[in-house]
Amino acid sequence: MNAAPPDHDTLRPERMAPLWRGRLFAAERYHYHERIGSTNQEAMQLARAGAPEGTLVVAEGQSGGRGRLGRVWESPSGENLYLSMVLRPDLPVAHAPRLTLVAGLATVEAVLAAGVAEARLKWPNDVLVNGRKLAGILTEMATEGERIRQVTVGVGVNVNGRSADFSPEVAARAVTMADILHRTCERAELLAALLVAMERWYARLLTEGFAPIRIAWKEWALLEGQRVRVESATGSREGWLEDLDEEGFLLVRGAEGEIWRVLAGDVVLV
Ligand code: BT5
Repeated sequence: MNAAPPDHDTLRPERMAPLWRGRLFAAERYHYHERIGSTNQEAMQLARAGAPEGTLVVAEGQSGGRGRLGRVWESPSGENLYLSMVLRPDLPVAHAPRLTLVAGLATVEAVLAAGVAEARLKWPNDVLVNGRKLAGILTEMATEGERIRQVTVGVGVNVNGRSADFSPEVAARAVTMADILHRTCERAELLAALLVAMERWYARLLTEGFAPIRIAWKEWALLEGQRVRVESATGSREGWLEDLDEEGFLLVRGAEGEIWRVLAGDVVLV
């Protein structure tokens, strides 16, 4: 852990350049850091200062990696992916959570293609393998009236470390690609695959709306029949996952057969 990455496994721009030519996440908007507080924080700052859509912040390690609701994202150096994308979609504020689903879809596709066949999406922002967390997404937004001004979508993926090296609390729920594949993975190739998928799904969201995203997301999601506890600001409630609705919210079936809609919160598998 925390060793400098070997030369061949780096996310430096010169390593990325031959792997992929992004239109949205283009080379000139690629911001690389050996170590940073939080890529999301940096991307937000760049966006506030006027950085264009497609600005991408990538770091080898983070000293202040963030989860949702002020939680910590453990971010050891040189073995994982930490990236944040600046997006400026012309969408109403209420559609912003869909960007989390788009990023989850891109992430799960990249991880599946790299050989982690059991990777699944859990609403709203997790990629899990057998109930353990492989990747998480953090979407932060600035608004202008009813419209989105900028969104920062951050993705963290556990790649080449071992989950046992995390703190005990995280080690108990996390998993890495190396835990599953028993080999290391080229992070640059994984990042390129993730960005290609993100660019494609984001373009579809803007041109075709949420319907195709919903279909693809559901294909890889933990849904029907999965028992869960939903924890939100208003309390905690148990039920069975039912569906992802047409707006990207979660439908859960309660013990009496009633269906309720979850707009925000944590979904815990039970
Ligand atoms: C998330 O939050 O899952 C969002 C994670 C986003 C991280 C990326 S890294 C690049 C960008 N820059 C940032 O600063 N953040 C983003 P949430 O659903 O709240 O889950 C957080 C919880 O996951 C923590 O409370 C821990 O229990 C657990 N956790 C922390 N680090 C982990 C890790 N590396 N792998 C798996 N689980 C982890």
